[in-house]
Amino acid sequence: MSERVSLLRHLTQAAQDGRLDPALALVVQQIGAASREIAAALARAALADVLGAVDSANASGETQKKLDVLANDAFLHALPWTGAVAGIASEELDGTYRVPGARGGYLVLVDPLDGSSNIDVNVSVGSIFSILRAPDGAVGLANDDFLQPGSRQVLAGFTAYGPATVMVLSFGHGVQGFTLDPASGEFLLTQPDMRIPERTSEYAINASNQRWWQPPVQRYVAECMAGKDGPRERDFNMRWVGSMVADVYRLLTRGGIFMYPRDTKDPAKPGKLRLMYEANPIGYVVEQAGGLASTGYERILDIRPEKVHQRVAVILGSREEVERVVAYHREG
Ligand code: P6P
Repeated sequence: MSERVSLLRHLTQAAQDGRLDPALALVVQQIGAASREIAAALARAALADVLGAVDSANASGETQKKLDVLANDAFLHALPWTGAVAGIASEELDGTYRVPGARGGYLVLVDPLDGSSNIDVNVSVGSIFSILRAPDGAVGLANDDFLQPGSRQVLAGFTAYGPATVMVLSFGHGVQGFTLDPASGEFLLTQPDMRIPERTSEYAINASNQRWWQPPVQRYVAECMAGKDGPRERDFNMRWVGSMVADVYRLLTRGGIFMYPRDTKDPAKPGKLRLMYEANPIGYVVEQAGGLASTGYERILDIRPEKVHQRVAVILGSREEVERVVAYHREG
């Protein structure tokens, strides 16, 4: 077998070809370093007494797991000394973190450990990352500098900690998947051009929320469940991991639609998932792989953010199915 392309070689070649700022190559390498540290901690969680919760809450009042804190620390240690990062926003931080004395040109937004409720039951989790440009001369960096629409992302991706640790990455030239080689510690290119099949017969949604869904989602899911005897004239399958990164990696690999729609369970909430460090980076990757990412009413990447931790409805994946759900929202 010919030598596999390492993450470093892929990034360096992109930088040499003018497709990537060399400074971002170093940032991605450091995201890889943080991912390696988190993967190692997850693998030894029960042995190293890092399961369970700490007696603190994150910005949204959610109980933090020990590994949430460890993962957040891993990113806060890995990124500042790249010389390219002016500030960091994280699901685990109330405000935003300004890198001391930084003149870096980029802002990094992370969900350090998404799906952490799955850790104690040994189910896949992930880290999600989004990179925006910092305003020129970002000395007096303000929270509002992070509030840019997802269409302004210059790079986004996630690391899925599953049976294998895989980093999925895009910087505007398609989507690439890299698998961590535990022996060498290198991320090696294993999926060079990930494309989401436009057609799918697999949907992902937390069906226990069915009684709170809005009519367009009620209609779409009911039609999928009706199968070949219903209007879709084919049977569907359902998956729900409870970890967005795992569900999204699956649909990137074999197609699918993932939905965490707005519901009436808590009418004040526009959705459960976070715009800036979940929906935007995942939406960017999904679009780069030929899929769509919508709230049902608008393209996720067009949303003009108002708060770093704001929530949003998420409907994304295979083009044909997302288009159908959006059409149902338009019909009301
Ligand atoms: P529920 C994990 O907490 C998360 O943010 C996503 O990764 C996941 O898809 C979703 O929430 C699961 O939510 O309500 O099914 O537990």
